[in-house]
Amino acid sequence: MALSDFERYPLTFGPSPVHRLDRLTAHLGGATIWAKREDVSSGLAFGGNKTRKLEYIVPDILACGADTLVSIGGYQSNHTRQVAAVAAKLGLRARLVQEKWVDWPDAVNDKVGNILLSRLMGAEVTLHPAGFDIGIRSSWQEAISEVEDAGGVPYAIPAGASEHKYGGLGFANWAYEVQQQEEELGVFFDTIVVCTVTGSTHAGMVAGFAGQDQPRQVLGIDASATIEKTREQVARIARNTAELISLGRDLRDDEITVLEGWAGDLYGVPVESTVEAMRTSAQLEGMIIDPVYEGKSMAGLIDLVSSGRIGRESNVLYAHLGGQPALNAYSGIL
Ligand code: 1AC
Repeated sequence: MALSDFERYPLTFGPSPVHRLDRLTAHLGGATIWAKREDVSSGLAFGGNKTRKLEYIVPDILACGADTLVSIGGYQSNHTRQVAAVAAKLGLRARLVQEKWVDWPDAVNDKVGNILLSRLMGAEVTLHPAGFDIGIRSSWQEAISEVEDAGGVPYAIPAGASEHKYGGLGFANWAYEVQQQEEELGVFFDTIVVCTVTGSTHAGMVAGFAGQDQPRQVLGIDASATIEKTREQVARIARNTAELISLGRDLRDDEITVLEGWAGDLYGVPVESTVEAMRTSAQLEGMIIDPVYEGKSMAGLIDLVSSGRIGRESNVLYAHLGGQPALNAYSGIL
């Protein structure tokens, strides 16, 4: 099947906007920087990258006759907030397992931001003491069984929708959307910078761009601080997605790049470069980014451009994946 053969249930306003970051570009004195904004592309609970993935999953949810979406993330998961929004939109229930992925001292970390929004949208939220791990979680499998035991029909969506069979499709399509926008704007983005943790956003992009004629680099910036697991997961999902959309060839290892150096020691804990990148983005562009994901990928971009590892002639597209609601749970960083 080609990508266009997969059904897509619209949850976004259309292509996410692309715009130049002129003051950031001047500040870094190197490549030209642009952003593509998943944070402002949907009316569902502040949107974000998972909304685009869920567009390809909703047809399967409806076909299964499910009545409850069951998903998992950290206390401040953006993904579970977007699942709660989609459940509300479809008139379904949401059962969310929120693990203690981050040991962060803000007293309201489990009460404000993403988790507050999920509760507001009517999701049944359960806090769980388990720590961070991007793999399949027993707490989530137990929640699925509990829904079944109670007579419900669960639909299982893993963390970040990444291990879902269709988890990579949303961002494979993003790659084609970029190609279309390049034609309209008269620019070619030779470098894409994207945050990567559970992997399917980055992996989908790799699979989508691999089907295009002009080569470009897709730089995943690790924010998991469990780099080997993330590398393995990105590569596996990229290859599965490429096969799903009939790419017709194996992905090469050099098409799958996950860079480390900006995650710090722990997932979800911002380091100095994260906070600096958040301030730079906010103060030069009024573009708000979060301390868990986008602050780390922006720190990577800033380093790579200002050190010349991304060349002066490059046009860089920064994928803004959303995630700002978590800011409320991190008041202590400023
Ligand atoms: C980790 C999947 C992830 C989230 O928001 O829960 N990005």
